[in-house]
Amino acid sequence: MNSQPLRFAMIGAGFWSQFQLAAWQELGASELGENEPRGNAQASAICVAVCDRDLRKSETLAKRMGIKSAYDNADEMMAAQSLDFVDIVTNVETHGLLAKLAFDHKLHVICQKPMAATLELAEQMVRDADRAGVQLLVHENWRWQAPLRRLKQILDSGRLGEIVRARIDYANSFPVFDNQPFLKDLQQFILTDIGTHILDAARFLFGEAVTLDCQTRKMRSDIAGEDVATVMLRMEQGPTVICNMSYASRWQYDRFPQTMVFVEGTDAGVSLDTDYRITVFGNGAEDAQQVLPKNYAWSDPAYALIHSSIVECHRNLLKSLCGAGIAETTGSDNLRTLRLVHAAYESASTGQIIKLEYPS
Ligand code: 89V
Repeated sequence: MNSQPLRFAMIGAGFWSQFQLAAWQELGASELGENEPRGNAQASAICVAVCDRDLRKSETLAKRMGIKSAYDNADEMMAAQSLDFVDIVTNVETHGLLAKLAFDHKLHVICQKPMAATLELAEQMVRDADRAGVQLLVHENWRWQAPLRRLKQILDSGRLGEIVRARIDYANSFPVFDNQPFLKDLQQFILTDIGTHILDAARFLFGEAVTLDCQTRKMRSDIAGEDVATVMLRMEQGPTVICNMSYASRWQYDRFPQTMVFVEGTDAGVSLDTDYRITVFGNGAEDAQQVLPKNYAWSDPAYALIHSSIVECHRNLLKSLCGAGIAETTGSDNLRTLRLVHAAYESASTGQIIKLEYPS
């Protein structure tokens, strides 16, 4: 394993970059000199440059986060800096071009979700990374939320018997457009924004799907895309999984950004309910625990659950970049999640149940 901190540049200085950077610093690199070997310590990475097409934004972020260099031209930055990888935190339309540029500079790429606006482009990105001999990893953080990791341990323990069916709910009325106004203009909204996370979590918890049925709705009149989606998956291992997603739900308790999960097995059931309460029900007995996310000083309280998952996601991706294992969310793995997202749009527009096939 590489014992030096890896050197990277962040591309994009918008809403998420500050948290993405703070999470990298959480892994310890900020405490190290750039060339100081880490011995057997955990892998770390140091951000040496920030780039945004608006130079004022990259300079402001670099200054605030103590990063040496700021650019408004990614090609120039990649040529000038000695980098191991880039962390792309820009809007989806730019992912393909920026990734290609990085591959041409023989750099590994971490890319935000969704990897690309179309499945074809995402597939092309995976092929281009292979051809360049570098890694393409997707920063898919949802599955790294502490309560979901615990739930997965319970599912894997076999306590539930055979899993029969499950429901995954992400339904709230959080004003998501306040911090991310571009989401209002997306023709395809909730399935690309939250659907990528929730369908990835469904794969993480229950495996691959063989069929998918989806219905969507637009509840708000001031946005371009759909803000409600219901997806029904039949999984390879047998269970039926329903994913309810909405940014237009009015519940007694609004719990952005919590994901609730309810699973029924032949021997027991388990729920991940409000405020991270996990309860296993079986033979009249209950076993309850609360799995709180870690709270970092830099977290925005409204997003603390997501922010702590960013640190864990970084940790997993970094191991892979250091040659110490394969990341969970490689580009090629994430193609499977994107296939579900695009199948969901196809199902919603045609009214058909989509059969999913995976190239081997
Ligand atoms: O992580 C995300 O995709 C964000 C949010 C959770 C706010 O939807 O866009």
